[in-house]
Amino acid sequence: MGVVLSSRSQLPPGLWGVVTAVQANFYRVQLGGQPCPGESGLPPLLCTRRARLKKIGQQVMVGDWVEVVDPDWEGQRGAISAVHPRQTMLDRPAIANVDQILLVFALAEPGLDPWQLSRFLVKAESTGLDVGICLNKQDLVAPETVNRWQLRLQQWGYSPLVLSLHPPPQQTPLVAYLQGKTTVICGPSGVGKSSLINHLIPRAKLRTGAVSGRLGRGRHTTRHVELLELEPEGFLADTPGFNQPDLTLPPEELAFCFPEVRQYFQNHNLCQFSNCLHRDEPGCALGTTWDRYPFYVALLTELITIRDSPQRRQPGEVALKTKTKPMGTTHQEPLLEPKKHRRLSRRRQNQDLADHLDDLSRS
Ligand SMILES: Nc1nc2c(ncn2[C@@H]2O[C@H](COP(=O)(O)OP(=O)(O)O)[C@@H](O)[C@H]2O)c(=O)[nH]1
Ligand SMILES: [Mg+2]
Ligand SMILES: [Zn+2]
Repeated sequence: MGVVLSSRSQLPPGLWGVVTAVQANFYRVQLGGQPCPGESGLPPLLCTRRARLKKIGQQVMVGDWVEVVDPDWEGQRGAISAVHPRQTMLDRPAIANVDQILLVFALAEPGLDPWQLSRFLVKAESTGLDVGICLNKQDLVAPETVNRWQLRLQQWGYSPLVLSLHPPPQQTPLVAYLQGKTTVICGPSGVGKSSLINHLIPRAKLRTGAVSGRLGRGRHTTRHVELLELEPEGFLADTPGFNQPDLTLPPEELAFCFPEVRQYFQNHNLCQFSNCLHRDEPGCALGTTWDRYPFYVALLTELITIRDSPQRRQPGEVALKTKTKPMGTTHQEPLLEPKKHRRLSRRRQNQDLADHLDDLSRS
């Protein structure tokens, strides 16, 4: 049932679950991880937040592990009384306890651009989470093209999973990669992210292909972030396709977002100066002959410009951030950006709630 609690945390006794969607003041909670009536196959509960949590300012976000009290099994309702400390926290999409980021790119249509891929990779690496790459639409290119990309990405420190969804595969190597984890799926539009999620989770029924309808959004096109449950264990989150993620990390951290650089420094002496930015400075141990050096320099220049410009960030750009930095860098914890509270009309709220109840009855 998608619940990954038991395998990775010692939760206090009680009824615990994962928040899979948040809307207005309601939280959809998938229970599990602890013995509870009905065991597996429990329906998600639509929960409110206990007043005490509101009073202490405890936010509840998608991905949070929460304690549920007063379950009403018939009405599929409950109340959240506690939130387990978050292990990680991504910002935009706002999701707690994400384990890894899977970047999906297409080998063709749209063509694979190493520069765009590197930008996404750096963005994903800057969260400190594990990063994986899936290359889709294998059916559209020659085997030599696939080989060339595989070798190149291996040089960069990645082991891409190559895939085609046309025709749908019997088995995808991704299943093992995703099991038991909470994974955020990112990548440019049109590469097959929604198709992939639909393949893995048929009942997700995400809209694919050309976006249609008012505002170009389908009902499930991730206006609200949502965790979709993988069988038997794990969660996926789709992110809206964005083609150019913004970068906001400090310039001196950029090099650590390149796995080939991290690997290099594991086996070689450090640069002469500890604040070396690896742009051909005297005594730089890294040098300029590595494949992605031109991308590194271009991104570095961009980050320095951002750092030195008074207006730091364009509003409305997608940003991925996390609070934990496993690489031991000195990065301070970025906080969730203050939410701009959009007032939802009563009608809109009711519609959203109806959608939720609909989702509950579907699942
Ligand atoms: N040829 C081919 N087309 C694919 C494959 N996967 C997805 N597509 C098509 O690519 C288009 C975009 O897919 P979609 O899942 O909406 O991409 P998203 O924008 O990343 O969510 C759709 O028309 C899909 O049918 C594939 O493996 N091979
Ligand atoms: Mg999509
Ligand atoms: Zn250097």
